[in-house]
Amino acid sequence: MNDQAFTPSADFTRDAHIDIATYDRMYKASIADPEAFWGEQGKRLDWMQPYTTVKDTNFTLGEVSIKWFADGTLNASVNCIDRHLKTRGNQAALIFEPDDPGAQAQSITYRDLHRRVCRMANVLRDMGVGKGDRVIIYLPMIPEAAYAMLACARIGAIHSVVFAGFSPDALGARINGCDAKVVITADYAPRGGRKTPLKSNTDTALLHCKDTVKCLMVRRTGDQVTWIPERDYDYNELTLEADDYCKPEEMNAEDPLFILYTSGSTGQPKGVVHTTGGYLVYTAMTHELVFDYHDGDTYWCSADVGWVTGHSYIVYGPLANGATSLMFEGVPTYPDPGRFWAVCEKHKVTQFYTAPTAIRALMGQGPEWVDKYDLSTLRVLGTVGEPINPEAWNWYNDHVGKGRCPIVDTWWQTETGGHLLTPLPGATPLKPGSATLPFFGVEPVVLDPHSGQEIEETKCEGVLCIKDSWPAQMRTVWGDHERFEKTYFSDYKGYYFSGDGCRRDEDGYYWITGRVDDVINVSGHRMGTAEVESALVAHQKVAEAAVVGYPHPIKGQGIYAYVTLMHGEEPSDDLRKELERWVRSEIGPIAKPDLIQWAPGLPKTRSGKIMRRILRKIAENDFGSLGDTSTLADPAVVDELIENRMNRD
Ligand code: 6R9
Repeated sequence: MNDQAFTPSADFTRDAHIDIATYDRMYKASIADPEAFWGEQGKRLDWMQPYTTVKDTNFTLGEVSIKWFADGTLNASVNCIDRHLKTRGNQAALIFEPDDPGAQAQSITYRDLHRRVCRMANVLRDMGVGKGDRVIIYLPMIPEAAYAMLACARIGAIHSVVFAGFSPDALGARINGCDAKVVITADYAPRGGRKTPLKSNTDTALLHCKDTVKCLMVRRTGDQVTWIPERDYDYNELTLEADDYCKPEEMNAEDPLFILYTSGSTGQPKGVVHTTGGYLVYTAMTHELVFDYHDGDTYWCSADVGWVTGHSYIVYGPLANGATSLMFEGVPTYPDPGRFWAVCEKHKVTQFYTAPTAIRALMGQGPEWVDKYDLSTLRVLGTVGEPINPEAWNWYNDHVGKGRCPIVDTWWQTETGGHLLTPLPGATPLKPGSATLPFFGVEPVVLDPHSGQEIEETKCEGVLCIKDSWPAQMRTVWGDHERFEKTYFSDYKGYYFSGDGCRRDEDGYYWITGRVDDVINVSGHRMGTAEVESALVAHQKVAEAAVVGYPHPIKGQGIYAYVTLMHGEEPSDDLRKELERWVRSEIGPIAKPDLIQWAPGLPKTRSGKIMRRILRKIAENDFGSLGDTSTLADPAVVDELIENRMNRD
């Protein structure tokens, strides 16, 4: 191990769940005999009908099928709530910290959670929702978002959470995509001192949906909203009358728990399907071991429940473990850049999990915002969403962790359900910028992108694939199993293809180098360049658009759009602003291009394919080595684009 590695302190390791010797032993056992290993881990849950089979998976193209614990039955909400009532009924399950720092925080005990979830489940049942039906959840980061997810799980409905920052169009596409019966929303979503009109967005979305879709609205701010009596249901009123107990549905381990839409390299976002048993076993286990969670801890993941991180590591993993999980409605910089640390101090947070983009943004505001607060309760820090640059890692370590707190850099994806590459804080020596080593049961391989062969040498670079299944792996794309097979199993036969490139160093540590497909990572959020392009060309003045990522100091990657206007349209700053607004309204604020370059023409091959490699280079301001341009139909186009490039850093 080279001397830049940070070895966990003896103090930390003494009380940690896993030390390095245990990691090595358990890892080997998990790979040698996954049946036995996961058969044992499955006992973390309460099963209604115990499983007799463990692993039944096949990565062969044309026959891809993934099943875990397939004959067991259980209910996820019972595992996250009911089974804790005897021992921890009065312990906080959720701590809610509202956007407004002056407003009262709330502590929701496991007993409260049980009552709230049962009531919401009864309301949904009364609205006609049953086992297998789909429910869209479009809510702010309020406890009701967790109640809604668990209420669906209780009655066997499949939830699909849509991030509250998405536009009515994006919401409507998801409602239709999974043919949802109900949308659960709120009047408004307060965030960073502003309010997003969720109900009115929902009203707009529903104009383009079947008229049988119902809307259940939670009052968050109490502001006026439009009300359509036959369609709209008032959560606050209905839960007053609802029964405190709702009998949980007995679900098969392989029944879908949720669908979560995520961006891919082509076309429309795909509905990633996760099922009940394996997902819950895996998220519970990773939550406990990766964050070294112990009874009495207060764990905080600052993600939004609209992303997979919120599903696995705010709601399901922590609650399956009977943990106390903090939910934060706000943003890191409101009312000032000290908010994260004020919340850590106020609630005596022990584990804090956030994204590199947030760390970089706060780093830029100076250490004085951190230094004001007492962060002595913190024990473990985590990051997720994108590679963390060593400078941000060191700042996080020095100023937030005071050099005492291991940093777990967790690599995983919506598709993987839980952490795949990650340190264990009492075990793994850390290297800033590396997601280090695989979790139990995970066999990463690096393939040569050209030959598709596994690279045997320890030190190497290539594409990251996983050799065999793990329990929280996605099972299919909602309604399109062929797309599932094609996206993840067809480029490299017999492997799960992650879409990421990586490097493995001499110690066997993994370093993610970023996406190798047309997905960009903006502030830790995935965005398909094709999605932004189709939004742009939907504008009447746009003839053609090509979108690529470029390095951005805070966001990791920024969105760079090359736009060719319709004949007769003139470029102007007003039009640029109009296009920015347009993309915001088509997809959401996270998709707004950072730079728009007017392109009289785009570099194309003679067969008409846009040469993105060249556009990426120009956007990166690295046009010295454009590589082979001989296949271009009109090489002069490139000189024009270089001449007028927008990124000159
Ligand atoms: C959990 C989540 C997945 C993509 C993934 C990769 C990037 C996530 C990372 C990371 C480097 C890490 N990514 N964690 N890259 N280091 N620790 O983010 O899911 O939104 O589906 O994004 O994010 O490129 O492929 P998702």
